[in-house]
Amino acid sequence: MSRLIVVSNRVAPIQEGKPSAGGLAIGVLDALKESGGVWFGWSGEIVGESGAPVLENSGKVTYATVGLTRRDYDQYYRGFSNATLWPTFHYRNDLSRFDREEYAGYMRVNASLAAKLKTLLKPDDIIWVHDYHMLPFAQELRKLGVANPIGFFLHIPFPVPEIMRTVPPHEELIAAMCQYDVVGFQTDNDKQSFLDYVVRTSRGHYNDDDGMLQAFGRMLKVGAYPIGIYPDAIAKAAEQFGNRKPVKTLRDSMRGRKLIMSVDRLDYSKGLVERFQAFERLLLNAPGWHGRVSLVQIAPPTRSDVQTYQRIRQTLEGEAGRINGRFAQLDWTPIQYLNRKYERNLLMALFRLSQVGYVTPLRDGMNLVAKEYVASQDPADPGALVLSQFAGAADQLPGALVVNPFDLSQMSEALERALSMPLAERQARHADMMAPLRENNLSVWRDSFLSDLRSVATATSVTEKTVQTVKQGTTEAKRPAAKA
Ligand code: ADQ
Repeated sequence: MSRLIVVSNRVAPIQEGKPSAGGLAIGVLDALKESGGVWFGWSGEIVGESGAPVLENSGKVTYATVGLTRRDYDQYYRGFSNATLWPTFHYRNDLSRFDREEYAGYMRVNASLAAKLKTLLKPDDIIWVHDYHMLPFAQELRKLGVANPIGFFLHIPFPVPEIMRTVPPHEELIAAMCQYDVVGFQTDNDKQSFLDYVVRTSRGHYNDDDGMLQAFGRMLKVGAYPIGIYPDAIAKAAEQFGNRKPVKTLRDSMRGRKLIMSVDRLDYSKGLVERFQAFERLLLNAPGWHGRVSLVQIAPPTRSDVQTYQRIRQTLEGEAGRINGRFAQLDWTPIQYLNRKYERNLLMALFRLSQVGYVTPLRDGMNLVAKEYVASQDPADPGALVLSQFAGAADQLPGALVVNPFDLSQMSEALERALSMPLAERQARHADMMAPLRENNLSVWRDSFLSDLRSVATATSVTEKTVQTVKQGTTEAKRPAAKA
């Protein structure tokens, strides 16, 4: 089998037996361990001068990491990736800013990373690139003559064409994405938005039967590959960690109260302010819940050197303080807001302790927390899930109470319904969600993407051999544009 090369902005090696990282890390690391291969990307370090990749081997996996200079970090990571693409792709073009220098830095870092990866490549490697930091990565490799199959998976939403067009170099970026051989999205909606752009704006042709898109002089496969979790492993961890100290402490502090649980990175796309306000509305409209329910929000800060993230943090702290000030009693705090990370298994045990999972992003590629919440529950007495219709996960969790996170009244009604839901209904809804979680687990995500990428690779090599044979002394052999 060909060697797998994974490329992502951050390389996150995780220790054996410690599945503490998110879906991307666990899913790709499993794939790498099976086939052997390389994980290439930023080490997380800021350096004076970015040098050749540093290689570290662990079993069949080689970690190849490079540092970024301060200027690269500011322009590529903090700038165009997280202050332009992230807000726009989450439909917050009001928070997005565009700076030509930052865009130039984004392109420069992609080019420089591509050149560094090239030194490690073998002819039959297949390359799997992840996320919005790396939209033009395949284009840069192609410029260097790399003909290997290259796939791309976008973990975040892809916006409708009208929103995409607010990013000034939109067409360049889309043309660059078409240099991949497989482009994968979390949901059919995201895939459709991409196709709408390419087919309407750039006159591409898409064949629904085989998923092949012809655009910008190339043929590529476009598909939806929803990322999953390992639900049974999570269920086991949630049960086993139930006796850990923080879980016991929370259980003791509940004293018969119900618990609504939310866990997110502190990000404006996650709808935290609206979530607090909908909980406030519940307390206003249903005073019977005073003293009988608490909302625990765990939200560790991320990207705190990006200005919009500093603002969301201030707003949220203000809202939590205001709501608590308004309703708290001497022995009851309505909102417990914790700005910290927890070990993942411990989080799963906390999910299991709660009666309601409250996951209401304004926009989210998938949202693994929603899936983890369901998997963590005790099937005999499961909690209910209140879930935003704008999380990719809403397509796959039929037993959730699906809400519009912009409708505070609807959210507060859903909370009340979830808190009062009879056991039989909770059990039935939980079973309805566990089945698709098992069927579309993390291995299915990885295997279906890689199987499509490998078919492209096989088709490529067959076509290339044919071209070479037919050519024999005629014009120069070229890598065919159409590969499947
Ligand atoms: P994220 O935006 O990070 O991921 P999410 O899918 O919810 O969002 O994944 C977060 C992960 O971090 C989960 O596994 C969660 O358990 C963990 N986590 C969150 N808060 C934590 C805390 N306080 N302590 C410890 N762990 C915590 C991006 C996209 C998503 C997409 C994923 C995967 O934005 O839409 O689902 O990638 O593709």
